[in-house]
Amino acid sequence: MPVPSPLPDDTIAAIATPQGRGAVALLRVSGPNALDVLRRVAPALGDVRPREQRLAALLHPQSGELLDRGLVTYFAAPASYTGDDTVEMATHGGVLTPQLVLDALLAAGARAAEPGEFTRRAYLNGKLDLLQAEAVADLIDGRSRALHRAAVHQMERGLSRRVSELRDALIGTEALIAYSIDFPEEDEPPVPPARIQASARDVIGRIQALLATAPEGELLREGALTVLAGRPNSGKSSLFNALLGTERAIVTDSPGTTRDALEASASVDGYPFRLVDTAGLRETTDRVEGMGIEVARRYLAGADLVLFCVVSGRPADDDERAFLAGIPPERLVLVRTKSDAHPVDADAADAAAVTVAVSAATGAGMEALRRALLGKAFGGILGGPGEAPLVTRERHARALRTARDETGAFLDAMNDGVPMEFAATHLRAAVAALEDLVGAVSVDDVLDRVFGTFCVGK
Ligand SMILES: Nc1nc2c(ncn2[C@@H]2O[C@H](COP(=O)(O)OP(=O)(O)OP(=O)(O)O)[C@@H](O)[C@H]2O)c(=O)[nH]1
Ligand SMILES: [Mg+2]
Repeated sequence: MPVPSPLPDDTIAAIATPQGRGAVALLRVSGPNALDVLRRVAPALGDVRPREQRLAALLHPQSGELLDRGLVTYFAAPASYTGDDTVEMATHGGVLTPQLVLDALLAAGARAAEPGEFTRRAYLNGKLDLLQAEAVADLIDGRSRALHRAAVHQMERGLSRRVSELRDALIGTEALIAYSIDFPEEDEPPVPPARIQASARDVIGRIQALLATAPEGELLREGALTVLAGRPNSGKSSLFNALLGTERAIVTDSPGTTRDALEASASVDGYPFRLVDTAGLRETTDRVEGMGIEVARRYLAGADLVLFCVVSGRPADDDERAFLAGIPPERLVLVRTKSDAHPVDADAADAAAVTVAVSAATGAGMEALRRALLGKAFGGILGGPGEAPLVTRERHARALRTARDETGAFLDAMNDGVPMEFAATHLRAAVAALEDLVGAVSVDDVLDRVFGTFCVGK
């Protein structure tokens, strides 16, 4: 049985804002002695009332040296971010002042906090569940609007609520089974097995709907790896620049200009993409170009999306067709480039793939290309999350798959005539997987993994 972590009883302190030049820095102290620590660095403060912001002289507790004047606020447990007594101090920013105040807090009896330790305490005190804690990390680290929206939704318990509904449904099914088992001698079971099966099937369907968002939800964090490929001179670098809106890659009229892969982040309607411009694909005896083509192939193997560039005005040649045939259509967008200079002809090779004609020179077709990229990479979750929560981490998907498979195993066991009380152990396992997901009972190594990636002070 996993054992919940004991509640820590020491007092931690950290600078919560980033190091560097800035008007204000925020320091946090949390734990049972937070108020004592505050009194030792701000001895002139007198009475301190919760949630009242006070200007205080901040001194080193041993030397008595005045370090700064700052605004301090005391949050009495349990009405604080962590659920423990907490003090927040806004001091002047910069590299030195906050560090000196932190040194004073440590000299006054606090311990330097580990990354994510404040949020970890909030979790241990039941202020947040694990999904909400992860959402806090996403709010801090997220670089795309779409991930930000998902994180806000998750912080508001969007996914947590859905998971707890599923858990309730499974527990409801367990209750129906317990009820049936209690009346073994009845001729007619009080709860028809069909009703129990229907309720388990309903849970599987709902888990499946959540899991369907996972591939795209997980892409929100890293961005969809989108590789531009095609023959030399097909306009890849020009398209790369046009999508980025800056002249990042070198463009010339001589084939073989791009040698190394060039990567840049781009946002399309707030959804994150990692664009990669590559060397043109062709047979070559040039060693450097050959290495560049090798790199291109490696990128292509790991790509979420491939933008294959073929100049307009001519059908795709045999090499291009062979290449196109090797890419799964759901990952492929065929781009007919330089549409301003050449008429775009119909082409049999285009039939299977989404095809967009563009001109990097005039911008024609770029909007359609952006829409195609969005649809291909994020089609399933576009516009979300409104009502529907998203599965944005592998950890979530893994737990949901376990819950789904265990519920399925329960149904199989029932079909095989396994007595219901034994079949029901699978439902227990499904409930446990969902409880792990929200962190109802989590072992320390799960917590270490979740909180270890946080910044100090959060
Ligand atoms: N008229 C027109 N010319 C274009 C367009 N896009 C690219 N070109 C020209 O086509 C040539 C090749 O463009 P690049 O973007 O360097 O092509 P590339 O595929 O990156 O070439 P390599 O790096 O050599 O593989 C340059 O002379 C560009 O100016 C376009 O939309 N319209
Ligand atoms: Mg190029």
